[in-house]
Amino acid sequence: MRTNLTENNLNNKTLAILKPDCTRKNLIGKVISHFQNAGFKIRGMKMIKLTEDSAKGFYEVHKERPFFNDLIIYMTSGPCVPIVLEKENAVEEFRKLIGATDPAKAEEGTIRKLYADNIQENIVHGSDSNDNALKEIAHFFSRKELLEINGWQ
Ligand code: IDP
Ligand code: MG
Repeated sequence: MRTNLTENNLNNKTLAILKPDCTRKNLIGKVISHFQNAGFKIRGMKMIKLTEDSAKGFYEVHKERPFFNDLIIYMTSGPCVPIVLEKENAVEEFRKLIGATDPAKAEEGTIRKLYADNIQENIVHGSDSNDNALKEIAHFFSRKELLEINGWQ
């Protein structure tokens, strides 16, 4: 699914994904509570099982990495919950909330420190730049599925 996103959303949106370990461990509600308690507004949300093609497209930037094949197997192993979040400075604020990729290196109190098992099964995705946030949102959501986007309605 592809959406042409305009530049008027640049600084305040990010894409989260509750990954298959999160849904398997029945942590959907707990993890979303962290998002909401940190002041993020939910602007779009769905539960899906990624196809292999969709997972490969989403993580294309990592296709040469040694962990790529395992990453695709993991990301297609169960339901995921992509969520569009809005907050001032969303990308950076959300990366702080989730913590480092490897939970062993994540700060105390971050979502990955609290709930993740290892560097692969790390509960949640967060976009790493505004440009990537827009691309990643468009990977999962059409305009109609997004609520209260400035200038969209
Ligand atoms: P990020 O999710 O913190 O942005 P990335 O480096 O973009 O981390 O990696 C994407 C995902 O690939 C990670 O969240 C994790 O699930 C997996 N991953 C990253 N590095 C490794 C690794 O060294 N071994 C196994 N899996 C990894
Ligand atoms: Mg990343």
